[in-house]
Amino acid sequence: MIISHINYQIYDMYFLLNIKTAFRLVILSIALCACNLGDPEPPAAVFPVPGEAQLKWHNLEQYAFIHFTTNTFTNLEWGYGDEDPSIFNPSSLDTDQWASVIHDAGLKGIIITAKHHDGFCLWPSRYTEHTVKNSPYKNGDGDVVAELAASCKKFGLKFGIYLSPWDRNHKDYASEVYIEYYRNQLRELLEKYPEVFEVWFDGANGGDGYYGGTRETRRIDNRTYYDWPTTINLVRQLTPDALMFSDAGPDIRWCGNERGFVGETNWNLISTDSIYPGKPGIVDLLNIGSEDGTHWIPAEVDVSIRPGWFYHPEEDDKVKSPEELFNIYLSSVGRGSNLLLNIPPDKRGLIHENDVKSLMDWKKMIDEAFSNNLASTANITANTTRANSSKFSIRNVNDGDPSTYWSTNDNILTASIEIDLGESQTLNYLMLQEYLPLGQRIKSWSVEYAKGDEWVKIAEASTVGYKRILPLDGIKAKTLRIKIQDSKACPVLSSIQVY
Ligand code: FUL
Repeated sequence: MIISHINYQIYDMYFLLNIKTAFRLVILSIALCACNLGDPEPPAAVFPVPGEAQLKWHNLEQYAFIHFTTNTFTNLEWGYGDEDPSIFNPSSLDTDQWASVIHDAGLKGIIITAKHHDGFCLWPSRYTEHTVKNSPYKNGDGDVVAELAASCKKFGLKFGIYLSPWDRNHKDYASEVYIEYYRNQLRELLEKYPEVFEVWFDGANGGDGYYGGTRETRRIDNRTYYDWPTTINLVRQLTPDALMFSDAGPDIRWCGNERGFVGETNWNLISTDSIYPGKPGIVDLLNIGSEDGTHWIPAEVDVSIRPGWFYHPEEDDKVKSPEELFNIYLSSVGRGSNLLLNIPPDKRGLIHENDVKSLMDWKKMIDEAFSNNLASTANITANTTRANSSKFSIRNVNDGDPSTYWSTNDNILTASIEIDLGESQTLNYLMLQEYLPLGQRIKSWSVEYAKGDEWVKIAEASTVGYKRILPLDGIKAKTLRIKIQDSKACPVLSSIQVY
């Protein structure tokens, strides 16, 4: 009995020790597995990549431009600079109406011409008398910039400022003194509106103007006169989160035309030494960017809902139709660019009824076209997945989460993705999105659909970027195949949608 009791104690001790050791071994191997297999490395970023503020800007997709100044009352596009402030007299200006219409149209912000080329200031600037202060509007107590900033807040819209560098009113334009004036006005505005999301620098300069009564032509060297680096530093200091637009960046570039489209190939990249504001002959480059550009400077498509940038009564029946606006949406947002849609208020200071109607019908078209994402319930498979890991699974492209993505191993630059919709459907659009924090990568891809035993190609495309929408022309298909044919590095897709 005694012997066997001792034996049992020794046996128990060994048993306990073994369980502990086994338990430790299991924990250790789980940890090792997690390091080696469960948590594979994400793809390395392909530089340049967007900054935080640029990523937020991409998400906005579309916002409005407001062109409003003395031109609205003189029926001009470019005021000469000699307009008497007394002509600025909107009878029922209502920035809440602008903001409410723009909000209801699905646009996410408003950029206002605080000062256009004619030099008239929509706010009572302390640096000039050529402002609303000397107009009949609210007996000189009005401030259209402040009123709009408040309306934007009220309607949850972003607020941005256009301040024309060219000033046909100012007596010192073309000299150093004017640059000081321009920077003073920027400081005056940005100190008051530190929340601005975008500051718009216009590159236009037509030469002649009133210039304090001299009525002459003044030419400047666009490359050196404005000393942009100093002005850009000033804006960065005052509003570190605001992005600056010009022909040449530094944060957002012009798309090279005012007709509403960016290139079908649209790189968010461009080399800064290849561009400067006003540089001739770069519109094609601005339209498509450069695959090997040194900086992330995405394109913005600025276009007006009417033929002119300012309101002209004779254009009331020339407002772009909802269909035209929809096509512009496809050739701007649908090509990975942001759309800046100009909607000029009329002499009353209201967005005209015809523009409102077009905008609302356009919004309805967008909502209808992109309301039912058939990919959200589809069975999507890929022929290759990074490290065979669920972390980079193709399921991430239809989980509705923009922070998850599918990718491939580093050396794999091509892939094939099948989308099985379960049953045959009429298909109008395919939408792809790259995961931009890791850089823009895809260079070439195509779409096919299954017809019997055959794959039939229906579209061929190059870049994807923030968003690429390809029309599918109403084909009927149950299965689609996306073929990524070339990529700068392993492709990284965050979303695939089918409508
Ligand atoms: C151009 C200007 O000359 C037009 O008047 C308008 O403001 C457009 C957005 O930019 O350069």
